[in-house]
Amino acid sequence: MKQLVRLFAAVIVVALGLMYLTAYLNSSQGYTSGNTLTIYNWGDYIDPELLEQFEEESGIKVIYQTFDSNEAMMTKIAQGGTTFDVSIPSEYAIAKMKEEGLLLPLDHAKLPNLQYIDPSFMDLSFDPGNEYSIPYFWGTVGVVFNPDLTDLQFESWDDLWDKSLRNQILLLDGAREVIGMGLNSLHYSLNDTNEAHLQEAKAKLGKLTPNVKAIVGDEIKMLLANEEAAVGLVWSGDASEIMSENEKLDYIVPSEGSNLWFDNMVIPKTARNIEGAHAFINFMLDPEHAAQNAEYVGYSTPNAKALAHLPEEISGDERFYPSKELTSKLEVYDNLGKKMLAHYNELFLEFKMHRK
Ligand code: N2P
Repeated sequence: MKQLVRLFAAVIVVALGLMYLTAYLNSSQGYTSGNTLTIYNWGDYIDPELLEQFEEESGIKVIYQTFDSNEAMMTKIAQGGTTFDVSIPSEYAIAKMKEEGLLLPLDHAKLPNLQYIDPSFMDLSFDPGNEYSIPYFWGTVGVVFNPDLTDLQFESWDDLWDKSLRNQILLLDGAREVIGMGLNSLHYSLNDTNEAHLQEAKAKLGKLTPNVKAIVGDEIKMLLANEEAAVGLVWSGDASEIMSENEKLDYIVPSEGSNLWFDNMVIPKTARNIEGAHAFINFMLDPEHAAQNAEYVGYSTPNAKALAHLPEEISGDERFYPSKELTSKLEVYDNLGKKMLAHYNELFLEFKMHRK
């Protein structure tokens, strides 16, 4: 019994010590624990200067972590044990997170800069009334190619299967994007859930294997700009970034159709600093900040007033600010539900393993 009491006392002493140490460390950095904001964003998806500016203006210390897929981000938030205050999922992930109770409702009264968002990016079907999410960037999925290394024009997805492209294609590491491209190339919807169609897409992707040099993350931009491969399946904003590094390259959305996506800021239910999260979202909605971010990252801003701050060569480029006529032909990913999303992931994993 005595031993137990001693053990208990020891545990208390260690716990108090740790609490004291944490408080000391936080205060020695000039921050109290209530004065931090943990942001969980895609890699290469913000101008770091804006984070510094936000810290200076708000007095809030930013803790910043990145993810490379909606799936990885959702798993981490759903698992718990994290304290993310702001994240930036894509639309189908937002619909799924809402369904699973992983998001907190937003207080629009704390987001006066929301007035600058182009109304066509508001009130979309994945989040009516923008109750849980605020537009950040948007874009398409397409093909970036180097006319010095290939004569193909990529008006059709089928060009990717051309024999001349052996070991010349880099694919972004995304289940929805790669399976969606397989489905689109067969003229099926990228939200198709018909098992026969999915197996057909998988078989067709299997035939693409000899042309695939690698499936990669954010390094895809550096590899394509350095001409390590002729072609890449990329998000439009990455294409714009690649093309600003290497002007020879071009970007096209193949005619069978492709994906139109929207990444929005959300407050996950793991949030500790809800006030600070609203302050950060509002900061990113400021037209000058949104323009600076769009110019730095290369992605397209949904902020109408920010567009006016961007050079005409960016805001007038139809490849990255496509017309309504083109976007109306594209498809937005649906939330396919837990089971079907897991199935897409499985098919993608099998495709990746088959390559090795
Ligand atoms: C940026 C990733 C952009 C994600 N590295 C597009 N949804």
